[in-house]
Amino acid sequence: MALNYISAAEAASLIKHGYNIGLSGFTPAGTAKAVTAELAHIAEAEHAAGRPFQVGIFTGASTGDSCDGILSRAKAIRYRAPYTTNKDFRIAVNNGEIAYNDIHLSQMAQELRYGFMGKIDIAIIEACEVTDDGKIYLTAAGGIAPTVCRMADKIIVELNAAHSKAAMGLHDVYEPLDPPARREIPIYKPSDRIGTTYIQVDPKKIAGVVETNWPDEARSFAAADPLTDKIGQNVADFLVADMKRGIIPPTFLPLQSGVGNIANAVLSALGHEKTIPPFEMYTEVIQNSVIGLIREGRIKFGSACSLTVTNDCLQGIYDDMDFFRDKLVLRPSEISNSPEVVRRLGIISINTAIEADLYGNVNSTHIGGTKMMNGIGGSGDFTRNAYISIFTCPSVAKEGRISAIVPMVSHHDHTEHDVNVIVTEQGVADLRGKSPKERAQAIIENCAHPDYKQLLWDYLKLTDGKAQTPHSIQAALGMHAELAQSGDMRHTDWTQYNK
Ligand code: 0RQ
Repeated sequence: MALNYISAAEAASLIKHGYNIGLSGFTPAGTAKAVTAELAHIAEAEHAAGRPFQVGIFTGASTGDSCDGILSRAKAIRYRAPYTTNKDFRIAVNNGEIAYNDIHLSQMAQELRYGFMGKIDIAIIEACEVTDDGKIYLTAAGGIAPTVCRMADKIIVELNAAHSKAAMGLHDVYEPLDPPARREIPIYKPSDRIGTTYIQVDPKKIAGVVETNWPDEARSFAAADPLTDKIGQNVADFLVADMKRGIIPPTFLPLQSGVGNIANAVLSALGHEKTIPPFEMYTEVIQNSVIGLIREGRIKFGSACSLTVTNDCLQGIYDDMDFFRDKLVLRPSEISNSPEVVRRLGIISINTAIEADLYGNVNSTHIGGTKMMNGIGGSGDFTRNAYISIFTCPSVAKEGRISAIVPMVSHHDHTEHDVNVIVTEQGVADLRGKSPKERAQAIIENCAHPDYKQLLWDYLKLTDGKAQTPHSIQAALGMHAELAQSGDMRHTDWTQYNK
């Protein structure tokens, strides 16, 4: 059956007010771009004519400006799940304009299959190749594409020439059965392949193929600085010490690492730490630093959901596919982030916190307890199931006016039961095997900024010190209250709580 080639505007016109659209892509590699950009024009025209026009968006993780940005500005999003990093989306969410369901990335595809979020009307899938018999070859990310292709009534394919056809073969497409028929996911090492290199769909469901040439919209991160370098080195030193004392096997264990500058600095430090043997990644995003370390032979294999790399780095991978073919695999997010596989492989997880409290609870998502930053992403998938779970962050934010170490987190993403290690530029708090009171000592001593150490010790004096988890319920968010009032947590005065 011959495929129907249409324009992005024609494809967008198939999407009606109230539809749920399912998108390929992940953080923001491999996301559909051209059709969502056209959809914003339709929404604007409908709104100008006094008619409502909004859609629900289901995707793997963050998309680029051509989706979340442009659609947020056009007020065309009613509902969205999961993680995103877009500034305009964030503003709209924190203004109460969008219903945002921030769920663990590994759960997105299965919650769609379980019917928790309603039907998928149209899937928009970026591909580097599509065949007449319905084989869709994805580009730089797995995301939830296999599930949305199967569940959607119709599929639009964005055939994007900015991605080389060399991407064919990168993917390992696998969708588990649902309970009670679910079996184990048979991945026993990061490089195991268990599926197909393409998504097979009924070609009759492909409503149209839109040819584009639109590069991925990955953010580029600031260069490393002394602070992120110090955090990276602290993580590397900690892992080397754990290996020397036999907690980590001499062959090392696969790593998961989050997105951003700190993640790049951690990987760079680990890459240069020659006492650590060449290692593997079982992670959700592969950043530029990982590609560099694969080229240097320091990373043996990378399993991920996406290549969240700069466009020149991505082109370099496509150009060198003979080298990379047996060193990289891209998986759907429910496999790259599978709690079952993470637990089996013994992953060392490294993610970034917004703030952590004295007992090891971590807030990854909310500023001041109420305003959404990005979302939990995959950090919970890995943290809860890791062999060793690590959180990193600078000890202070906003020129020292905010301490990342607080008495009680203002929002809760990762609990004290899941967080093993906290690392700042000040040092490392190893929370493993410690009671809450022992953890508080370790965190203040090793991780808090000197400007805040005494304040945190003094907070503990407000408590009776005897309880399992000592807190002053009145003062627990006192540093946050001070920030809201004076703009500087350093001005916190505990005496007001002593009355
Ligand atoms: O503010 O943007 O105004 O400069 O938060 O902080 O230090 O630039 O760090 O970009 O790595 O983001 C946790 C948000 C960190 C991210 C988070 C302010 C700070 C700055 C950003 P500005 P930085 P990053 C893999 C795993 C959750 C998902 C996850 C994230 C801005 O890493 O979204 O881990 N993680 N996924 O000044 C007020 C504080 C603050 C603060 C920092 N305590 N109070 N503002 N900031 N701490 C990825 C996926 O899952 C796909």
